[in-house]
Amino acid sequence: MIKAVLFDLDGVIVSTDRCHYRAWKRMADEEGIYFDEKINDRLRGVSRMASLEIVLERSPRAYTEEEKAALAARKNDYYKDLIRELTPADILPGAMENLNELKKNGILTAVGSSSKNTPLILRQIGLDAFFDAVSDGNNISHSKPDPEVFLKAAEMLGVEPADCLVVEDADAGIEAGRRGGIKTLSVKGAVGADYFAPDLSDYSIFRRIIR
Ligand code: B16
Ligand code: MG
Repeated sequence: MIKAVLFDLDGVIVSTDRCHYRAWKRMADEEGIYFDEKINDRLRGVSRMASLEIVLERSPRAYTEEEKAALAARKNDYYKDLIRELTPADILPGAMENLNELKKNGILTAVGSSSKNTPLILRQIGLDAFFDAVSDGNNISHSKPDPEVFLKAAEMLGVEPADCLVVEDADAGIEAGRRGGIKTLSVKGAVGADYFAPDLSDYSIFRRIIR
């Protein structure tokens, strides 16, 4: 029986991937590194430093660990400038209705995000006090596809993983849920899930899964 739903943030509640793209692109252009939308797609659900390694695959030169930390920090500064412009209007269509409906039905909700910027994003979109638990890039040592972020969320809620449902837009996130022994709902075509929906525009998908 599903007692809690663990939501990925980027791509499920709010679309920050455009901001990630613009920030990585600016940093990559400055460094003379080729970067495009297709490479950006590979960064979905992946931690900041693991994302940087993917970006650097196209770099003409090698970087020291110190330089890498500086590149990641520079990208994050650009990214934060962009997400400070987010507002509640940027919540993806249907997400708010679904969150409210779950709450009304006594289902707990949590965030399970790889992003260290989760608190800022939630504040910007007005959801900082909404969720029963927030597990993010600040409280984990292993990023998706490791299940840690979702297992911590379930623990914070006091609910067994087997009684949770993960909602994800990234293959790495679906794998994380599965490895944690949690049922998974894929939106936007992430592969390997137990259930699939094109987006969160309709509560009937949760009604069917939760019952
Ligand atoms: P940050 P999610 C992920 O968020 C993003 O999808 C991914 O592109 C990003 O690299 C990662 O957060 C880390 O973000 O640099 O803000 O710590 O999809 O897990 O909510
Ligand atoms: Mg995501």
